[in-house]
Amino acid sequence: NHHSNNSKSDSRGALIVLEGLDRCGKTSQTSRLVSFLEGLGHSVESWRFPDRTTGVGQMISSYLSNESQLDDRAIHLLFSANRWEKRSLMEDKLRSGTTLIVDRYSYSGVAFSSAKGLDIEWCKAPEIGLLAPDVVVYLEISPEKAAERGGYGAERYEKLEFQKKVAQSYNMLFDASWKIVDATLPIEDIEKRIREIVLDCLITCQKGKSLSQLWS
Ligand code: T5A
Ligand code: NA
Repeated sequence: NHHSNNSKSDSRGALIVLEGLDRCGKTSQTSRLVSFLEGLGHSVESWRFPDRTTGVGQMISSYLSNESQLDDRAIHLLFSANRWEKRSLMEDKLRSGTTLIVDRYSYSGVAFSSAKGLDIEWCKAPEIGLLAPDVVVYLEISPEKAAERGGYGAERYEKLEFQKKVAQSYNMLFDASWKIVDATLPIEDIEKRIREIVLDCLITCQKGKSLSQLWS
């Protein structure tokens, strides 16, 4: 970026994760946030998981669109592998000062798979050692309200009964570092709240907060 402030250019980027049920508004907010941070002169990229562009990502995509069937544990491990194949690039970007805004991460992995009945500790295990986010923004919406938004498509998990279980699974993952934002507010209000959360987070990273690993 073009800033001459040394403390800023020397500091690492922040790892910011957006989570929530299907249709909670993550993708809309991710792009708004990226534009906002770019406007402030930050180096920032928008990422998403699953990353459907890789070989593993294509297997996941075909599973989600019901073109293929996979054992629950097999697909869980593919979602995790999809994050592992991006881990070193993620670390390089962060260390070189780029902030990453990530639409879904390990918490989706655990919430969706444990909603199928898999043991939560088993679900967390393959995520251990991935980079821990600096902040997790959870866009909270009831499964009923989410289902009203533009209607669910044909993807595998876009069903009301399943989303109710996913919401319960997410509740078990919340900790003090999560920021819960009401996803039923107008888009602009949510955007404003997320900006505040993220600017606070960037300050702690600039002050030298080090990168850590899941599961912490
Ligand atoms: N999954 C994912 C796993 O099982 N394991 C894993 O490890 C991972 C990473 C991926 C699926 O895979 C599962 C989770 C998912 O089921 P995806 O491609 O990430 O799917 O799709 P979703 O995240 O479900 O994307 P959606 O497009 O459904 O939801 P978003 O991104 O949350 O919502 P967005 O921004 O596209 O908005 C949805 C609609 O709501 C409107 C928007 O205009 C849009 O029409 N909207 C609002 N309306 C009113 N008020 C607001 N504040 C609004 N904000 C947005
Ligand atoms: Na999305």
